[in-house]
Amino acid sequence: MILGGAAEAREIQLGHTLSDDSHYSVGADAFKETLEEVSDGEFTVREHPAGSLGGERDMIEGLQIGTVDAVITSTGPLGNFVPETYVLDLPFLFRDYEHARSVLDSEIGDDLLAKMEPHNIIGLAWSENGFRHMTNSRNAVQEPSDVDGMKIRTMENQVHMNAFEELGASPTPMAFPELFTALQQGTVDAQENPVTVIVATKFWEVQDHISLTGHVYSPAAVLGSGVLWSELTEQERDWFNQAAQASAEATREEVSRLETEGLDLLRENGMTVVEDVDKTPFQNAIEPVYESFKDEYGTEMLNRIQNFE
Ligand code: EAX
Repeated sequence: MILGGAAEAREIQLGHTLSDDSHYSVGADAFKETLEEVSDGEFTVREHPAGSLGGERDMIEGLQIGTVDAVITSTGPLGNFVPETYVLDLPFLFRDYEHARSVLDSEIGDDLLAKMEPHNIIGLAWSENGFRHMTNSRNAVQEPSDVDGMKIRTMENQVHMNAFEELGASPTPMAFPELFTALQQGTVDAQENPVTVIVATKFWEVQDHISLTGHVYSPAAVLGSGVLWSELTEQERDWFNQAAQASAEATREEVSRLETEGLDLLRENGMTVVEDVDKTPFQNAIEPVYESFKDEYGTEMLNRIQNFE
């Protein structure tokens, strides 16, 4: 108990995998500013960018045991903890940014965030990574046959791995902090990420081609530790929700900016950009992924998302 004087500020440890000039850092800054302001300094935030607390799977584990307080993460490894979120990882599920953002901001998004709490992970807000595109150092990709046998790093996500297998590629799951070196050393030829991540990580140093496959929308989530949560009052929880909301909004704005400006940066740095990719053959090739998803997880959430107006 603190007698007299101001309580000591509690320092919140916030991690993510991307560089300190990425869209996640923009979101981390907004989280920090908002939480420090609304709590009137009761909480301070220390940002740990660039995977300094480990990969996304490591950090989510950290949330569960309370060694990490908050994380901005893709849904890559999240399904391993909260299987209900796998639905979001289905390729070609979201039609465009508007569809994705409005679904995640609706009851559907809230329902998915609520599924995390029993796993000691607090879903605070849906933020954004962006539509993922393929890059590689082998050949320009126009159609599925161009990825035949390609060694591609995927996130540690069964739905994504299945999809790349259906396309005839050879997927290797790997945590993000290992990816740059793996591309550099030729352990893998290819990777897939949104323009945001490609720019923030300067993948042009190790990849020659990008094809705008837009094969899957990659949400990000602002997550809190269940251990931390159990120690907070209702009011304090509300401050964290406000901070996460501000973070998601700031990140989405930055994603939108980079969607238009990022491609020029990639070209300026020597990447060839294949813009006119016909998505239909890719979509047809991955159809079996939907069938096995439905067998395992049912169709309810999938239908809600697909039918969302
Ligand atoms: O969340 O692992 C990935 O490719 C993610 O897109 C990245 O860590 C940002």
